[in-house]
Amino acid sequence: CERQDSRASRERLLVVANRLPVSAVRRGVDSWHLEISVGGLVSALLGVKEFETRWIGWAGVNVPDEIGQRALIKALAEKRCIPVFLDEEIVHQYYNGYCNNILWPLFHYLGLPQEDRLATTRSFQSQFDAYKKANQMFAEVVKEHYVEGDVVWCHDYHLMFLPKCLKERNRKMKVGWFLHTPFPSSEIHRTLPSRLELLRSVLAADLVGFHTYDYARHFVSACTRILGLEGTPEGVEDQGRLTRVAAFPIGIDSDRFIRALELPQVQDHMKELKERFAGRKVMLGVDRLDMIKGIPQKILAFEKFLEENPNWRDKVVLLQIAVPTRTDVPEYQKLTSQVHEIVGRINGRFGTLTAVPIHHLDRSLDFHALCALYAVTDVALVTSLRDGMNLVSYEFVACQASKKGVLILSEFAGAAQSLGAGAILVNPWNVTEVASSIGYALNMPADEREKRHHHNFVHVTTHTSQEWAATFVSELNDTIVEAQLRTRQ
Ligand code: ADQ
Repeated sequence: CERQDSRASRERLLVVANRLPVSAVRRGVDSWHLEISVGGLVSALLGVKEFETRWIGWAGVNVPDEIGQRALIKALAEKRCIPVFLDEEIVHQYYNGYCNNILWPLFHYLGLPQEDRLATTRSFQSQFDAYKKANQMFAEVVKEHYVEGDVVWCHDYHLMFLPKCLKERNRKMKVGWFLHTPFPSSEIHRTLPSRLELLRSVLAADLVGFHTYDYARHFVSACTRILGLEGTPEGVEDQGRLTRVAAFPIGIDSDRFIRALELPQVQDHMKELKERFAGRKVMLGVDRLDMIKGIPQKILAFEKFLEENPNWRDKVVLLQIAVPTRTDVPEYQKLTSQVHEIVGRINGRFGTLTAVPIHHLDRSLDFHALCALYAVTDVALVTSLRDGMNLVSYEFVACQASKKGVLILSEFAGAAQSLGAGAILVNPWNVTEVASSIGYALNMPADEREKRHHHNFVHVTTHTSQEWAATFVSELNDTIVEAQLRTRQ
């Protein structure tokens, strides 16, 4: 009854993603505490208000007992979330293994982890089997909660096998799939042993979306070159059936950031920060502590800048906020110690008894503290080695209406295609280039800063997450109507 009422008012959207927007922490046999998770997908979709949205995904925790499962289902229902229960072995093989050890680095052009290349090759098949099994488990939960007419929107590289599983269960289901990472050149995708199955399965969706035209083009090329299918301006055609492929650049809920700057607690934070760093320009990095974010390269570029510009040494500070992810993975632990080691060395080299050039925090900041930081920043450094889009760059721009700070942005982030005209674009691997861009940004005249900021601010406030979701869903509905018309002809 509740379902029918809600359908009458707003279209129902089932968002299926590996992780729910909350993480569950067990507090007792049947008691759970839920915390909002940090990440790009969550940030984008929380801003989407025009649909009756349900989330389906893993809560990030193993719940082997029925009492715990029932209690969690109840707690999550209040947040409109529906859990998929995955056991430890599946999580290890599917999530840590196939998703994060194989697809994530490959899609970001980092190849497979060097030291366990052989081990990865050996365990590949079992990890891919677990990946398929996990996707089937997601499909079962979707099937259970699906109501005719719902739009099912599958997200990201964790669920590439899901469109096929869903269509096998219900051919009429409206299925869209969106990738939040880059889709690499077809030559990279070609190296995946499961390349055919993954492409075929994604093609079972009605609409396939990417952040940029380049990623969409790479996907279509992979389908034509590897599967031998026909690419058309609309997408990929296989025996008369068209899968629509298009670019849907994501955005943020910019109003939420702009409004937050007026709040007294954010103003207080800003005042504190301004006092704390008075007389110094503030540079900011906010990233998940991941290989793709190029954090060591960024810090080395800052070191080079200080090395070459002694007059700036006590006049600038870099605040690097890095929320730890995948802390149980040795490669990520190594990255953390590497970053700590570089920061320690630079602070030892250029610090004084009263001030250090780099403040590095290994943690997540709450929303208000983050907004205050964005607002007092003079130069933001987003130097990902590859990034599907990168929402931090958008969030920074949204909070800069009065300061008009400068964005230094990697040309390998999807955001370079939307914010490129206002940002200073850099190759993050080129430490010399990034260092000289820092100097250019810090010395940029006010009128140039204003012009660049204006360009980006207009983009960020008009291409919002709401618009992104609405466009994707309406395109999905149109695609289905067109397909029905085609079959009738
Ligand atoms: P992410 O790799 O998570 O997302 P990004 O788009 O930058 O990258 O989003 C990160 C989000 O987490 C932002 O909303 C940011 O505010 C928040 N965040 C990061 N560090 C934080 C910290 N220390 N404290 C608090 N919040 C923090 C993936 C892809 C991206 C793509 C998004 C959305 O890798 O390329 O843009 O999905 O599609």
